[in-house]
Amino acid sequence: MNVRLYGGAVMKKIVGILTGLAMLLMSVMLTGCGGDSGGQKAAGNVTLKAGFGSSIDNSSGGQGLKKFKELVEKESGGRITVELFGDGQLGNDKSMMEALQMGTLDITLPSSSPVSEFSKSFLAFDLPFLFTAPEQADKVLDGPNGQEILKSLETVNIVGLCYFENGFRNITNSKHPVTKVEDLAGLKLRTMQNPIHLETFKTWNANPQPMAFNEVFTALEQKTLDGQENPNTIIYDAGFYETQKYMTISHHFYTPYVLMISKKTWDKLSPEDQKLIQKCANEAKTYQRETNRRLDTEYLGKIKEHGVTVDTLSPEEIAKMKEEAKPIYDKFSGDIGKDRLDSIMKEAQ
Ligand code: TK8
Repeated sequence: MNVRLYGGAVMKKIVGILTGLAMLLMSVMLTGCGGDSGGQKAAGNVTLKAGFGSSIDNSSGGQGLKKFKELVEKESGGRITVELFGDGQLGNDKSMMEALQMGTLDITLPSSSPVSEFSKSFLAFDLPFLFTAPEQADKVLDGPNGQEILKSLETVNIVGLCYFENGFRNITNSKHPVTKVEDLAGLKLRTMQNPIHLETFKTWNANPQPMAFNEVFTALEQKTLDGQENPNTIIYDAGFYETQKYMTISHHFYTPYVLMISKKTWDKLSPEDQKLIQKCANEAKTYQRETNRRLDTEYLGKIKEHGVTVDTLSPEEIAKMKEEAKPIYDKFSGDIGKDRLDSIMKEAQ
């Protein structure tokens, strides 16, 4: 799907509604036969349905899912099929997780920030300026802290497979250049639905508006929002550059994606298939992170080509913003767990 089409809010809605209706019909039919839309027992063929909020073809998350599909289908000799639905056709990050809990969707790949509504320990990754390089994130996410946090999803009927990368977030807006924290004052910025993100932008005197991702393009277009914040790859893929004149490379948050599967689906798979899926997830992870890091630079170039003015925060300004946001670390250390937070901060050095 091309970027223009993705940007076309009406077209997107129509596609979404049609897909939704088709899915509903399918699940009614399956329930009618006493079936389930999840994976079936090991002997037969298994079809896994995966939903994602951004595009399958252009976003790094989508490309990671494609790689995962390719690996699973190859390794299983075609016995396991993965069907991909991008562009929020099946819902947003939160509603797709709820579908996983109910077993009406098998796989999804949300940003970790809305995942914190399901398990608070994920809040650890939302802290402002926690990571400065992607390798630090890899170390924490793939290490014991990241893996224990991933495991916490089992208490909400979801199995976490691994972390992909959404990446370092930057700020865009339609009003004026943002080169220092004072420039954020009063800006109506969309944030993810996450208490740390909300508090952080309040601390910087912006006017944060938590909102689901699939509502953002229209809100920017209709100017009910001044701006938003996302990694370069999403800003380009979602066509936000069409409505935004200014962009600031701020890297204020780092966002992992969480590749997850419904526990209902997981429990129906044989141990061999579970192993196969975990292995393919790990392989796709390496590919997806590499792809994201390449596209981060490539898509920034494309955003500039579209005429967006891009500024970069100075190290002094970053130090100032970090200092202002320090109380956030204390405020949320209870939810994250003090020992966990200390351990992550040590590991991230
Ligand atoms: C896509 C989201 C999106 C995220 C956001 O489903 O909501 O801003 O960055 O990429 O996960």
